[in-house]
Amino acid sequence: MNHLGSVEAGQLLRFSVFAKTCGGNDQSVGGDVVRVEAHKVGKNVLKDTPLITIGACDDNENGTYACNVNATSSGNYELDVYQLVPGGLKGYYYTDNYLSDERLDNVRTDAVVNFTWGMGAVTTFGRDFVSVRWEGYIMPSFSETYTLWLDVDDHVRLWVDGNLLIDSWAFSSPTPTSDLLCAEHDLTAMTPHEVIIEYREIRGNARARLLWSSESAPITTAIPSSSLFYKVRPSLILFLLHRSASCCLSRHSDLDYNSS
Ligand SMILES: [Ca+2]
Repeated sequence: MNHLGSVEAGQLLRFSVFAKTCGGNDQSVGGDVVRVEAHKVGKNVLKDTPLITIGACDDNENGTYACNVNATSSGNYELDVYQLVPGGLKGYYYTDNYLSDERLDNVRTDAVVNFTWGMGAVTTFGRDFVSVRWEGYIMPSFSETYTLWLDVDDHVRLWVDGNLLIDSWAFSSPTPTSDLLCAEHDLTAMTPHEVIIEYREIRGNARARLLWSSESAPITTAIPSSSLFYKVRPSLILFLLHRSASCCLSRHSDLDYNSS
């Protein structure tokens, strides 16, 4: 985490990220998906202001990445750098149906969300009264309107880019079993769109499947792992972070910086 210090609302922060090989040499090719997040810190954080602002990073295709973060409100911020890697979503499995931190059973990467557990176990041993949160990003090959489908038994809710698109979570929802739910959302090619799915199984059969279709691919299929990304801290690749405006990045953890 890099301390940015005080930032004014609406201020555009620009950074360059330089990828290094694990040997410490400059990486000369692009292809990594880089994400920066500005986290607001301090005591005067209002409840209704977002605590995390997601930046956008463009691949310069030469081992450097141009990143922008637009501060949504004034305050002190810290900056984090992540890589998004393809191969699935992070799944957090809970042994109650409220996604309670203290009941976390297992964390793993699920290549696809395409589970038909039936009467079998969802968590390590749990069949009933269990819940799962999947977190990650969808990155499609084409820019178009997609229909996102959830085929679930029992309850589910889906956020994409911070928008609650599907909400079948209340116990009072009418007959929640066997629901095939859908919502349309515009996705941009080669751009990561944050996705969060919360799922819970009450009793009996269990199923959770995340599918999509679009005009160019009209057959409804499970979103493949090649289009699903999850967030990791840079490990094999060392990132150098360079703030364009003159200021004040302090050295921290395994990240190195230059400041101008
Ligand atoms: Ca069920």
